[in-house]
Amino acid sequence: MEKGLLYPVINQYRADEKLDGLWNFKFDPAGEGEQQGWQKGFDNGIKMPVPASFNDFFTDKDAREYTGDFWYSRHFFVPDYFKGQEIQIRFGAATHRAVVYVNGQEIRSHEGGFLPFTADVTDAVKFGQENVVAVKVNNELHRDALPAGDTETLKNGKKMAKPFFDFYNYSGLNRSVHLLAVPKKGIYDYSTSYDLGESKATVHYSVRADSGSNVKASLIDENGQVVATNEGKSGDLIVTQPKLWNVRDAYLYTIQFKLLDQDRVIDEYQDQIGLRTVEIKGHEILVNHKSVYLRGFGRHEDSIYAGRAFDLNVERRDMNLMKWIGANSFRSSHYPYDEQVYRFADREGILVIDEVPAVGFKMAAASFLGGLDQSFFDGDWTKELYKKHLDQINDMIQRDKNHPSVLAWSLFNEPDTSTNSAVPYFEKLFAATANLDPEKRPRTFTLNEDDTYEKSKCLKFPDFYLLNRYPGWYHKWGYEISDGEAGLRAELDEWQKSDIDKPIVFSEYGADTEPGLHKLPSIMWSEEYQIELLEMFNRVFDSYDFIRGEQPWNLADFQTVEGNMRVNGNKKGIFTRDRQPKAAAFYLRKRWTKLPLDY
Ligand code: GCB
Repeated sequence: MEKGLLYPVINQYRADEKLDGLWNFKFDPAGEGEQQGWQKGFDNGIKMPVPASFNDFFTDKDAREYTGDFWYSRHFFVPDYFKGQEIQIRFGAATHRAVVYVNGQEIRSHEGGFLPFTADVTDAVKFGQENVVAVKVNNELHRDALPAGDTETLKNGKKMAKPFFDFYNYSGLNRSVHLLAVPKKGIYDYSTSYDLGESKATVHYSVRADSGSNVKASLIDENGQVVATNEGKSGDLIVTQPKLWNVRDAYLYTIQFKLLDQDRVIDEYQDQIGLRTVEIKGHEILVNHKSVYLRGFGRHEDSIYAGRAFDLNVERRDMNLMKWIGANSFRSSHYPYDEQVYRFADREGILVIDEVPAVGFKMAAASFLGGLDQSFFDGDWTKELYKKHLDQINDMIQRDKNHPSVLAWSLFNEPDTSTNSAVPYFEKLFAATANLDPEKRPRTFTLNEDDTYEKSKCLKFPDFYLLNRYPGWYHKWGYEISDGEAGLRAELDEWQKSDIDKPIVFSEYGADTEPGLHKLPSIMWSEEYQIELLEMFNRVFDSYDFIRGEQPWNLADFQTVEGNMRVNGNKKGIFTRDRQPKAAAFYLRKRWTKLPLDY
């Protein structure tokens, strides 16, 4: 297991210093970095901000589209007083794979561009001196990796990423880098789960540490009052008259663990948690035993200049937009987001469907982007892919399991589920992930348009369904939208007639819309048409009681691959890429703010 997934904290036992800022950067198209000694560090690269995707800073296309290895390097100081501690460098994300060197020594490698990893550099650093870190990153896409795609070599010898998905392959050190000093053999993981009684809540906790004989656990309320304590590496914290974490009405407790060696405290970790339960019962989604109707968005971590870099400012704005419009949820489409996103969601009471970067697992989608026709799960790459997929689900759940905002785990976006070869993959994956979450939150995945009630062979796996449906846009568009509505109703009638009794959430639907384009009567791409399409879907949603949520695609316009279906990106945003409302935002706000927040 990945041991460095706990979010960094500062206290008496733990130090955290950010290594963000300008790094040195070099492309390595010839793969000569090691030969040139770049692993020992370099000062003569391009000055590159971290966190950021490198792509949009460049003014020449070869640099923006660069695919292959590229290097980052910088100096960092390790003070003498860190001696005796374990020294770690924690990367929030390196897209998509990385090898870390400190003072020329290879420390570790990592694959997976949207989850953190920690390099234990204790034995490689010089205390009281400058040190140098170098990271070789690679952003190629492959069928046996997440997210899936191909990397092709053009006739001019340049490599090009060919994603099996539409979001731009933004790459680099997209999230913060931290230098940490933590106790050797200290706390490396903790979990919680909850039982809610009439006027009492029980927090079941367990702490994992490489040493220590005991743990002192306490729960502290928002006024700083200790409301429960216990001793033991696992046990219960019992709160009387608890304040629950509710949708759009969050209450956060601080949980604190002190690791003891005999009577001496050797480590401490603190975090914020929320007391709440989630479950699926029949076709209802329940939070604290109360039914919730989800409304919100599929999103992307995407903004101008820095691409997929986590940006606290953009996130603040996005959260405010979601609150303004009356949203209570979002899906972290199509990868786990920066940890700070979940912290915001915890604070704001927004529910998250947390998605692993298993996107592009469908050749029909690839064919829409480039022309491939084969069942994805027939491919000989699935064996290797499965290992990485499971690995990343493991890390995602381990990283995010203690966030009250996390409602469910999405294990794929639009995989090919209509062929027999998909079934064993799903069977194995769902079995292998059944017990990873101590809260046993529901697991799901989005079903693409082709994977209908009739055609999908994997409907028995998810605890509830996420449907991505595009009538009115990718088919039955424009004046034919009434046929699109009829088709949608016909499919939902099939679900209704079936013996399946599980909630359905519409996790994608929408129309590309050019802001400022008005037309009466409407025409596709106009702001009027986007509203008409939403109205059509909403009529349908309101006719079926097993539809328990609506998350139009997308919160905001975002950058995609170039192509004849996209005009400088995907324009299905309800907000523009610079986070201003299209007319549809006012329409949705009217609909959503009429509903009680947790309805
Ligand atoms: C989808 C994908 C999403 C795309 C969207 C679209 O089904 O899940 O990643 O951006 O369609 O707009 O084509």
